[in-house]
Amino acid sequence: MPPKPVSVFVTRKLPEPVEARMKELFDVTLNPSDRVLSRDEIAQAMAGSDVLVPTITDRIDAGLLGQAGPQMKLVANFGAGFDHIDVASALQRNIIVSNTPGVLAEDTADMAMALILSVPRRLPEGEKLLQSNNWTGWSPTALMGHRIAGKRLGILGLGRIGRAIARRAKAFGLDLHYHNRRRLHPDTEAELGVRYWESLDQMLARIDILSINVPHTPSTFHLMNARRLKLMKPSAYVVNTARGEVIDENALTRMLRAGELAGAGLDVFEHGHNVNPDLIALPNVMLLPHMGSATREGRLEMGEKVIINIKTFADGHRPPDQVLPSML
Ligand code: 8YV
Repeated sequence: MPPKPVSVFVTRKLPEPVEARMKELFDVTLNPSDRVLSRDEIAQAMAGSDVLVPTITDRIDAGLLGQAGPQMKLVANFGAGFDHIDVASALQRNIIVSNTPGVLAEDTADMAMALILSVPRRLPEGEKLLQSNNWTGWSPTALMGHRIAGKRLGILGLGRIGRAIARRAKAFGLDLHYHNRRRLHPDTEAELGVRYWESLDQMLARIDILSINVPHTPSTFHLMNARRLKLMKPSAYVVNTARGEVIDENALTRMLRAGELAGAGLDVFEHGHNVNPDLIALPNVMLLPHMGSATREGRLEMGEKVIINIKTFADGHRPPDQVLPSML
């Protein structure tokens, strides 16, 4: 008798080719409606399946992991960030967690670059003017933004995405600075043309645009709190394509409204899709619905990674993208 295929529960609708391949390989339960499942529904899935494939919209906490059946051995996240999963609790229960790193770096860097260009050049305001039918024609003093070339970009977190942003930003003539937990090798710094700041506070006071590219962890929660935001020049811009929790969103909103910061380009928010209405109402922001990695190519590659992680695990090996304790 052939071995029983591994049972896989997928919480959200994935691109069609990914789901088709999963059907060929696994005993898979899909979510064609794409509805965000309730905690009870996920608990039920974890009680009966070998593998759970969650996304950022599912909170896989210690309580849920405690309800997993003894057969549940792998949480194969569809996404690179894993701050919505209590990885330490999973490991205690011998449940492996894997993610999909690497394949979304270029797309997210493109989105960060789009925000870096769009907010100082006031693209959202220009578009709104046209859409409101209030544009009366060109004027030499209308919608003057700020030049990008020559400005100082501070990259907070120079990992895969941060480096991809640095490569793009260099071509736009930005002067590149970074702060990271660990300093990069001098050769990498020279290749990227970046200057390291050991002190985040000192870097913040000197830059014109901040790009946030650190994961959300207990030590990066509100890393950009009111005190640090106040260190920035009133003419500076904040761009966040990482996780909303890294910024104190209320403090940022207050400062943008008060003119203590020039503008912000945000793809992620502190409370998911519950975006602060005061932030939405501001003219000097560009707010996107977490679409940094939303390309067809990227989603297919993420799906491929999830499949490889599950298949490798099912074949008795360690998934290539296992989240290790050293990464927490
Ligand atoms: C993904 C992301 O789209 O992968 C991540 O960490 O932030 C996103 O760009 C999302 O997480 C999918 O679960």
